[in-house]
Amino acid sequence: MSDESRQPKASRRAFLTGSLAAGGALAAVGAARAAGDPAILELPDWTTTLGEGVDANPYGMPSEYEAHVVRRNVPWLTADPVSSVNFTPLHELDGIITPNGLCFERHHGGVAQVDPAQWRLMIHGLVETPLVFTLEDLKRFPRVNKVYFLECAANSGMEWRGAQLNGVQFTHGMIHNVMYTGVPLRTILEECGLKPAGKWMLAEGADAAAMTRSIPIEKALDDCMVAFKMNGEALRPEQGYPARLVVPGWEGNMWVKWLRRLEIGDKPWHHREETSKYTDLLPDGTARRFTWEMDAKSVITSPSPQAPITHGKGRTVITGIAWSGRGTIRRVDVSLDGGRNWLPARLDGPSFDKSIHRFYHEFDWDGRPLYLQSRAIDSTGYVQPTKDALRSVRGVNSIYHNNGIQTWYVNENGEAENVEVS
Ligand SMILES: Nc1nc2c(c(=O)[nH]1)N[C@H]1C(S)=C(S)[C@@H](COP(=O)(O)O)O[C@H]1N2
Ligand SMILES: [Mo]
Repeated sequence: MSDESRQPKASRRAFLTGSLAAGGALAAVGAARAAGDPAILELPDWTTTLGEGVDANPYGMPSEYEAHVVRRNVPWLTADPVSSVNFTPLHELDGIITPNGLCFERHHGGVAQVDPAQWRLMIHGLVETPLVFTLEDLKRFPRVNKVYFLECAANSGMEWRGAQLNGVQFTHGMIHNVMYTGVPLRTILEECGLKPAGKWMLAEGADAAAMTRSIPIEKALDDCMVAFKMNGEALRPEQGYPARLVVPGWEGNMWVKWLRRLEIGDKPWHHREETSKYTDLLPDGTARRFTWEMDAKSVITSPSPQAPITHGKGRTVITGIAWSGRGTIRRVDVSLDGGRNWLPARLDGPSFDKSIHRFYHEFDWDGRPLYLQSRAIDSTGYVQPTKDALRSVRGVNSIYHNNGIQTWYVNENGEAENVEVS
């Protein structure tokens, strides 16, 4: 950048002309619509009549033309919607923040509708002073604001044995990334005074599932939060209103919603969600347990099966997301040929610890079929594995922690399909 700006004016202009000529596809796209375009010449209703006044929607809603941008579920996946999941429409989003109304939902006993006046957070067990907090009490502690991804450990779980669901919303949509406002868990635990024997914490939800998980005390004191706001407004009921546990970088199941109780103990509780569920059955019959951290992962969100290329060949934008439970994303590579050749993608937007990162790759598509892949490298140097590499270590019995490289096949018409390249 500085090299270019230091050039004399004349050669700088030559450079710009040269680069415009090289971007011929873009110039042609713009010129084709200039003459006799009815979208310009015929005045539409929105120009010839007054629109609705303020307050038409006291709580704003997206444009009616965006009505297809919604969470969706896969009805055959679960027997009943109260213990089910729906998926974030990743193919329609950009940047790094998930809008509140589009954050995927995962409930084991439906959405608890908690009255904030009746909400209590009880802390007991191996503490000097057991305490009960109201929401007002919670809001009197110093707050922090942090952007974190939440990924269900079962995200991409249907893809272990091969390509199955035809859309990034369904293969990777059990993730959201919002800014939380809340109180560091450390502050709350210090208020109660931890006893030295306190090595584990049990978090329990107030929903009909009363979901419980054991969390090591080091993590509880490190970066966990009790959050009451997401993206500036109150948590949505689906996300645990009025308060949820935030467990950065760790599997979504531990992020207990409608949080009501924290118990300090000297060992883990071995509850359902850490024994029969959220464990990974290996080929030799043993189960990986307490696989809390979410490994680095990435996926191209567009083009993808729900977001085909509709403009034909020429200038094309590939975009996607990458994240790691162990830190930030250092680099993302993109392949157009199923992993034979890799190009570094362009990361754009803020790079926060344990948050989604956005990447782009702009190129001139010649109209030939593509095998699109992305590969994340995180701040620890860990490289996202291929699905085959992952299966060689973990087998195919597991549902959880599939962070293998995703492939989209794009045909000459720009239509995309979920495939696997071995
Ligand atoms: N109380 C309670 N907390 C819960 C759950 C639940 O069913 N009940 N589901 C867990 C699971 S499995 C996941 S993946 C995340 C989903 O969070 P979300 O609904 O905000 O996406 O919440 C976790 N916390
Ligand atoms: Mo989950």
